[in-house]
Amino acid sequence: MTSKLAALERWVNEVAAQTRPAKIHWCDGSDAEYQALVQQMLQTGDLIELNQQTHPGCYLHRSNPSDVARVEHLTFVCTKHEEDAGPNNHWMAPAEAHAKIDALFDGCMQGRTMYVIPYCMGPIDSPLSRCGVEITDSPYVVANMRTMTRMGAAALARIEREGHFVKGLHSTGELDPERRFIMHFPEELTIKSYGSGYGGNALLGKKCHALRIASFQAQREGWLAEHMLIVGIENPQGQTHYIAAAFPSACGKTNLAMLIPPEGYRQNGWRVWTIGDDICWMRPGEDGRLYAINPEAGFFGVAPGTSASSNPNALTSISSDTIFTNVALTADNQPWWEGLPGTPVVDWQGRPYDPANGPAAHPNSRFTVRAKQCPTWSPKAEDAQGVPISAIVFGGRRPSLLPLVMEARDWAHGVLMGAAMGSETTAAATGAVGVLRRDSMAMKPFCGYHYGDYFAHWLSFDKPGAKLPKIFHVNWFRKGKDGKFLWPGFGENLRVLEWMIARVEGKARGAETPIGTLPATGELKLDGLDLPRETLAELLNLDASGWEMELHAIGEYLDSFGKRLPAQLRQEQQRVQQALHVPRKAANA
Ligand code: OXD
Ligand code: MN
Repeated sequence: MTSKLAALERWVNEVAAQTRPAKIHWCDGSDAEYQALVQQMLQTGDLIELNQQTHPGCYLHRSNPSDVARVEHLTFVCTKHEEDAGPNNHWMAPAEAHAKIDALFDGCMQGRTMYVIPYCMGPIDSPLSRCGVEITDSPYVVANMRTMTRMGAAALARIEREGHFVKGLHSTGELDPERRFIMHFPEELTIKSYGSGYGGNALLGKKCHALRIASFQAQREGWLAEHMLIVGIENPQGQTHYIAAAFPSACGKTNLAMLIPPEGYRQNGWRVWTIGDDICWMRPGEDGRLYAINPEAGFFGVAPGTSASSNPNALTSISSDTIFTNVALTADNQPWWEGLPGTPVVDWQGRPYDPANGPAAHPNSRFTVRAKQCPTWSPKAEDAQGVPISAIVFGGRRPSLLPLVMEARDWAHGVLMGAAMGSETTAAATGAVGVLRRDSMAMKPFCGYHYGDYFAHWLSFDKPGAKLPKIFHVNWFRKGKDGKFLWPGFGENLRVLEWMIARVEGKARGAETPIGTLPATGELKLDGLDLPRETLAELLNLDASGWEMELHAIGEYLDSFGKRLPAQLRQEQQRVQQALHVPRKAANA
């Protein structure tokens, strides 16, 4: 081991002394290594072979039923000062956190293999990418990390060149929820995760590194680490605009990132390019624009609801070489989940399917697949410089009030829109589903520092020379009085993106309102879509008294961040609140 890697070797030795594994395996990321791991997991029952005729290279993993989602109440940000973690995080003093979790790691790998996984988040040669090393005793984690990151020899070579990396230590432990913690030490660039094998808690390159630790680093270094998909929209003239969009977990980021244009658009030559479905790292380029990379190399997508109508590209992607977690099985051993045709015979826990036990597939069951398998995967996803972002989109599940789409009047207003984002909770985290909570920039579970400082960081990008993207807010989830969604969603969402692009290019006038610019009459192209005019009116309706209440609630929410809330953001909220008091006619004049 060369001297630049000495720090890594020292840490690996320290961890081995603490956890006392039977063996240490340094992962090289090769096919042979992956195949050997798969064979081993088939023997131990960690993986179950699926129908190899219909799904070659596909396997099922069944997790412990108490370990099926992220655990926000057991996830801690351990900064020296409590104030730095902010009210948006659970905090523990670093010394206490280390002591608590180190006690669990003590001897926990006895009889097991300890895997050392060097990985790179982002294209291996990109200046925007960052490396890490995860130590784990879970072969399932190794197999998934190989899919989700650039893992192995090339990453190790980059670590050797750079001499620094994020340290992540993970053990599945006993999978006992009483002995489970996901701890982050941003000031030490360290993660320690014990007692869970679930992706969001155990694949440390993903939420722990690429969001919680990276957001902390990004604030110090002048970039952004965000919970956003990145999609390229190519128009019939061959020009592509890249859009980054933040939605909370399980709100359709993967579907939007892979959308298939409606028939008429396809015929006219519109194309969609997928760059990423979950995480976006952005930084200003020399021309003042924001350039983005997807730090991941795979998709860890929610299976239920993924179907030929909602996301055919995802379905094609996962027809081979995919690890499924907690899905159900058909009689001929194919993976199955709610939304697919066919009938389940075995549920996600391996029991004969009985509707009385609930859904056949767990609502947060997942697929892990290499991004390259997606038919719309963009070659630009490997571009070391990243792609220039034309528009940033925020959105959540809001059954009422929020219009289908609105555009912020400027950057500060857009930051307010992102900060005010709310959404109904989903099965991606444990806890009640369907409860409305604020989830600023969809980062509530992932921002590794005080939200007040985070909002200030966002505002700081608006400086001389910056050519920032336009900011929009969308709501695909507005419901009518009958409780049904008003907007068809999925591929039809391209119509809304087209309007955004027209706004970016200065080709749509829009209608200014106190809450932002909405599409003017006729600007949203609806040809080929059977959407009654009244439904469109309802989707774009501005309920002034509802908005006054919303703005009041946003003000209270912002105040909860205390002294660290940037005054500019509160002023922006007051500006919109006051604009709402002006009679509509005057506001439109
Ligand atoms: C995810 C999540 O898995 O947000 O991407 O929970
Ligand atoms: Mn996510």
